[in-house]
Amino acid sequence: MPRAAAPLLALLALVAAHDNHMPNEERLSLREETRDMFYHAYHAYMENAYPADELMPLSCKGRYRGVTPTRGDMDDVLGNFSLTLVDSLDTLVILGDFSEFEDAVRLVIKDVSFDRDVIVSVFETNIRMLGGLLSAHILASELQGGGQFLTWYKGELLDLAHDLGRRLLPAFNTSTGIPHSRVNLKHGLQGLQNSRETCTACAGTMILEMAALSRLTGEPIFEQKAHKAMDRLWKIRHRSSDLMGTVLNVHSGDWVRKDSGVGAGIDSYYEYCLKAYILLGDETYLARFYRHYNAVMKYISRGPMMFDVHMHRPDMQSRHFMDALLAFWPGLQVLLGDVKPAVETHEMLYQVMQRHTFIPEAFTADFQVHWGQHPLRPEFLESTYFLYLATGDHHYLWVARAALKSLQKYTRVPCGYAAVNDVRTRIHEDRMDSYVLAETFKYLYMIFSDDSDLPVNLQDYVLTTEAHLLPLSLADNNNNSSYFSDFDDEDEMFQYSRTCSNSMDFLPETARRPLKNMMMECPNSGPLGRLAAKHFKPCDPQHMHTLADMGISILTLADGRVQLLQTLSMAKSSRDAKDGLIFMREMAELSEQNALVSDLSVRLCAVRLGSAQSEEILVAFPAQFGPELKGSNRIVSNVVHAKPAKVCGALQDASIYREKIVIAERGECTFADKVRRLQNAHAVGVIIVDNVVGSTHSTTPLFVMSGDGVNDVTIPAVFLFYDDSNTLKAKFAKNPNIIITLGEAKSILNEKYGENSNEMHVKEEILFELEKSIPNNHFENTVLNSLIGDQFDPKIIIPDSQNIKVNPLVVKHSQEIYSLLQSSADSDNNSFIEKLEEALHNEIFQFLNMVLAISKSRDASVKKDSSSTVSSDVDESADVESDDDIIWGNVTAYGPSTVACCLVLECWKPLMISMVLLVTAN
Ligand code: DMJ
Repeated sequence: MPRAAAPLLALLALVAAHDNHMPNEERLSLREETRDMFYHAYHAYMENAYPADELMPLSCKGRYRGVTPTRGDMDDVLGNFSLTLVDSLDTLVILGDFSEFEDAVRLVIKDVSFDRDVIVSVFETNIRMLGGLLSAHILASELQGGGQFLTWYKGELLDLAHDLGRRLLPAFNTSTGIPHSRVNLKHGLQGLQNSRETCTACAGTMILEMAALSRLTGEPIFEQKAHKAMDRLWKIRHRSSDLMGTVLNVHSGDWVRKDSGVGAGIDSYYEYCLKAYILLGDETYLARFYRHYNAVMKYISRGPMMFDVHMHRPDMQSRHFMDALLAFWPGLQVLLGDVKPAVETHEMLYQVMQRHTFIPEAFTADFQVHWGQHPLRPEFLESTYFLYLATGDHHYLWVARAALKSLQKYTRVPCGYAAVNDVRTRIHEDRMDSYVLAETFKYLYMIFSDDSDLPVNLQDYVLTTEAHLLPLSLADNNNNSSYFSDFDDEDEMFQYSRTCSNSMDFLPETARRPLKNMMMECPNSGPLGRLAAKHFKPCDPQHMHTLADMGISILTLADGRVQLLQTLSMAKSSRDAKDGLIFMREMAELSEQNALVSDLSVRLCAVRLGSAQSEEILVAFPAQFGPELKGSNRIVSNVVHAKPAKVCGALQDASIYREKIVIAERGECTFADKVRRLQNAHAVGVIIVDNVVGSTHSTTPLFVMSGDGVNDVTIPAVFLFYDDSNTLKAKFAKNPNIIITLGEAKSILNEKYGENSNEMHVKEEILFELEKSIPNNHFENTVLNSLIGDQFDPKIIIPDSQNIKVNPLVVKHSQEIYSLLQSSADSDNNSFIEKLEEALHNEIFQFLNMVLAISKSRDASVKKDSSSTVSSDVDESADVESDDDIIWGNVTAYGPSTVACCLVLECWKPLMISMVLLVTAN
């Protein structure tokens, strides 16, 4: 019964003694600022985009499906049904703007129709459109009761919801009952019969809206279909781990992707297991949720962090980054009453936010950006809201304030709010998703509001995954109470239930305090777990302590090599000694791996234009997917430009790509998607050109195009930076029959220069880079100067870092490079080249190459360095693989200032590669 859920929702306003009090006036002014933010976005949409689905805030116009250039699968959220208005309706009620709500409802009734030949995402249409209509219908009916607003309303929104619900039903026509991911609103599954895969969240986030629709219309079919899908999902969980994968086959029920987390691909399935219990009162859902919850806390939760594991081998982590969507999890934990871990994970996320201003789409355990996009998502604010509600701790008001101010400062544009393309550059994207109005601003407003400020009593409602309001009273209308008939092991489930009573008896601050400054304390050390070799930073005093505890000492030898020595008897405890042994073994493995990747040029690609006589060679970068261009494996053909250039939708004139190398543009959909489309059009190779004007390989660290985990690409693809592609474009414009070769850089260069070509090429590139740096440029004047002796000041490169220590060896090498540059500046060109060649053959070159080879550019300095972009190994794919897979480029891929930055921050790491490992037991 939903009443049983009331204690979960009542959420105990824990009044704690806080020294972080936010004055009432400030809270109220933030509430009003949020209201203004909502209206700024809402009016921008209504005045410039409506009746389109979304506003494009930079172009200040509407995004229409089939009219605006497609972004690929992302556009499945659009159905030409005024998505943003429908999604915003109940936020107007929360803001107390009943008259605007009334006008908006009129507009929806007048303009919205679903009789359209358009393929939409079943999940998105359900949570945004169906949820939006149902919530608005319920609130409209409530308001009508007051006799002042919507007196004319006769349930038209429910009629629309019913019509939409019926159009979604064909999606459930699968042998498993698990819905297809897409459906045509007019023609059902016509043309979609071959579609097979869907994500767990997509299939498992239907039950709230579908049950509400059934209970409001009296037609049980919707709820039945959604229950059946949930039953089937439960049955295909891994029977021993109780975990779910992320992608499955709707016909067979087999898992396609078996990695298991709480973020992208799964998130709202877990959410709906718990909320189905809260809304519908059926304890089966609670029991299922507990089983999943225990599994998640056992296998996926790592202290405050959450990492995906393999569902069938849950002790094996499947990726080392977290995604922004998991930020909803602490909010769900609060609903369950498990507040302490919620405080901890939220604190971790807050630190990620503080570090990058926004939570990037994906970030690593050491809080580095893995995928920099930030599309103004609500999840972190959602959790902040629930934590504030549960604890009353004003800390959460301050967190929300910080988030609000960042949104204002970095995302507000004259025509709405624009998503951030990369939190490191804060460049905008022409995108304002409907959930910004449905969720982001709603949660912000609710955080800064007292219960008495809100026109509805939120404790009477469940908030759906899109923050739409469904009333708990729906449980009273249940026509389907005996639905669960084929459940096999319900009794057994209850024994796993946790007792979650930790919300009443602790202060959030006590859970947050040990996590303060996680990065300084290194999340992988101390109480949060063993220090892993790959996270070891010699410049971190905490890490040096941990090493000492494990009985490991570091000796620097006269020749600069570093020796690690473990003496077991010196370890603090037998546990530390054991951890130390593992650390030493990992360090040895790391060295081996680094040695393996040292021949990096193997992975660099080249694009050769024209014939061997009049050729030009461009440096290109590889893909993590598709066949590798290695040795004599080359693609030689004519070239053609793709239309549309980004290849995110159907290709125009599909016959022109046969047997051709196709030039496509980066952006709007994943690299792999583009290549697949061209592969289907019988292209033989793809060159993807960067979409950042001015980018070149010489000023940007190595780039590797990530895949999406599906190994079905059979043609090779290479990446060219924008400016590097100009030569190609110009030559092609001049001679449309030009022959292009895609191949391995080393092999193509060998052909040009002979056997030692790699070295030649490296030398040429370095000379070119260094020459460009002399004299009077940023590199010489700022970065290099900052490396020298007394003048060294890391703040020049990393303004907010106080803690960078420089290894004397780095300074020594930098000084050598610097003197070389200085002496060459006033000598003639020949002697300059001579000297550099000398240097390239000596230790400096070895050193540089070593630094660059193992440098993963995770350091903040590269981010701050305006002349180079941080290593950008991901594109629009939500599911990039571990950057451990990325092979790093040699010196040709780096600009000089990057070199300098690597020298500073990677200080000791390069030395580790040449270390001698000694393990002594006594
Ligand atoms: C929203 O549409 C919903 O919150 C959904 O569950 C996840 N994605 C977006 C917001 O990030």
